[in-house]
Amino acid sequence: MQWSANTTSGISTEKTNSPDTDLMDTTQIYDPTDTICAIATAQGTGAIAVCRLSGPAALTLADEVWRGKPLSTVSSHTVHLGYIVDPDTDDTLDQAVATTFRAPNSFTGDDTVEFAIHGSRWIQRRLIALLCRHGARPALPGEYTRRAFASGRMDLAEAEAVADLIAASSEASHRLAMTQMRGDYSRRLNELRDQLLELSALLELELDFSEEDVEFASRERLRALADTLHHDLDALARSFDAGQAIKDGIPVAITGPTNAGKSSLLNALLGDDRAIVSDIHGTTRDIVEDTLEIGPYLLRLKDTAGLRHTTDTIENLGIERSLKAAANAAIVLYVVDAAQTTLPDCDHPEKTIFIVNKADITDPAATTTRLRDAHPGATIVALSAKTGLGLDTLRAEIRSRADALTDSGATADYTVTNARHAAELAAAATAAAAVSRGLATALPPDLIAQDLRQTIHHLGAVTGRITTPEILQTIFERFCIGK
Ligand SMILES: Nc1nc2c(ncn2[C@@H]2O[C@H](COP(=O)(O)OP(=O)(O)OP(=O)(O)O)[C@@H](O)[C@H]2O)c(=O)[nH]1
Ligand SMILES: [Mg+2]
Repeated sequence: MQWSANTTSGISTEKTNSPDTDLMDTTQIYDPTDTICAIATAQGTGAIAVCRLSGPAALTLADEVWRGKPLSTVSSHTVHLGYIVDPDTDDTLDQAVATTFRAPNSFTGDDTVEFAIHGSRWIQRRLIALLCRHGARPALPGEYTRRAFASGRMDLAEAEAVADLIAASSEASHRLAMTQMRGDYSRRLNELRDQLLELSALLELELDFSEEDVEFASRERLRALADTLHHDLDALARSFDAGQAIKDGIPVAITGPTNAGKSSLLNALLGDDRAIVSDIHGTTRDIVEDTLEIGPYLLRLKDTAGLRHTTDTIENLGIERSLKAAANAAIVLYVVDAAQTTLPDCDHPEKTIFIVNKADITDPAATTTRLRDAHPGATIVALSAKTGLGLDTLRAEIRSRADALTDSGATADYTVTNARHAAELAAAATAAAAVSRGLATALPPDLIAQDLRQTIHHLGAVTGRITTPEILQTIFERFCIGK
């Protein structure tokens, strides 16, 4: 398309047909033939900011504001020092470094220039305005990655992993996002899909020869394959709980009777005076939340109101929240005072680490024994939130619970972290189960083929082989601008 300097809004309305126009949203909001620009570095003032300009006209457009070696003449993947100048006024905006990437060897697949400029917010704003005056338009959220997907540089699961990678806040979530972005996960899904396609082809062949009553596909083999697929897909879908915990942080609730030292424990684990501590029963009313890293994991710690019978309305509302937090947590830290003689019930013993606190002033042995009798096989840690005694043992226990939690997700070879993928994989697993049942009950091949197509469809939706503009829109609008 032609670029003119007089597109005052910076938003081009001209369109040309591009190969992916039927796949992509072709409303004026998203146009893959536009040249787009955005600041790719974090908002605010920094030493350096990076402005990306990408699209069919990126190089010529860059040259309009560039004083230095013409960027449209230099080789791909080269770096150049020059000046950014407003050609209308001849004012120099900044000295900058420009890096060029020629199509198709760039992130988006289009010609791209990345300007490293000085990080003043004013310079950043002026550069974007200048580029827009010369025919670029501001990039939409996630538009660079959407273009990378549209040009076949990455599939949808890999593109979504880019967003996860940017948001990764722990070693474990970073590792999952890297695996997904490198394409290992997509390759695994494509392998499964290829097996399904093979199965489908054999069945379709039978349909073509249905008059002659031949069986091309051994029913035994088909069923074994369908069972394996169902098992693999189901395991992948179920890994999502663990995946979500890793991605968003593992929810950990600190509960137990009042005055046991729950808030003191939160503070001790955080190494910070986060929650109010006092010897008055019922000090904590609302949930106090903070994050903590243990090993590769991010934990979302919730200190809650102590459990006791009370007529205080506000305190009862707090207790309701405590019970809810414990129900939703992946790990519960149930704190009791070592001197406590009556032990209240614990609702979720299976996911609980029992903590006998205040071991610095009371021998924890008797309470530990009583807890062990009430919950045989339970994990019990005696500690002192006040002196820090036993805290390392608790950290190690939390770590091994987190390992177990993520291992349970690892019944599949990958851990799914994306809700959309989990839903598609669960639907694929259900359809694969129907295939398996159909084979077991000798359903006619055309009915089995229909379930097979469903399985293939849902699997294809994860990597974007099958998609709609609406889906792409919702996926990419969650990205930040400049990515
Ligand atoms: N000696 C000793 N005192 C502790 C320890 N942990 C907490 N305490 C004291 O026990 C009292 C209650 O502590 P909190 O942390 O407020 O207890 P809580 O469980 O959060 O209480 P509520 O919010 O009322 O449910 C405070 O006076 C703390 O200083 C400990 O390990 N040793
Ligand atoms: Mg408290």
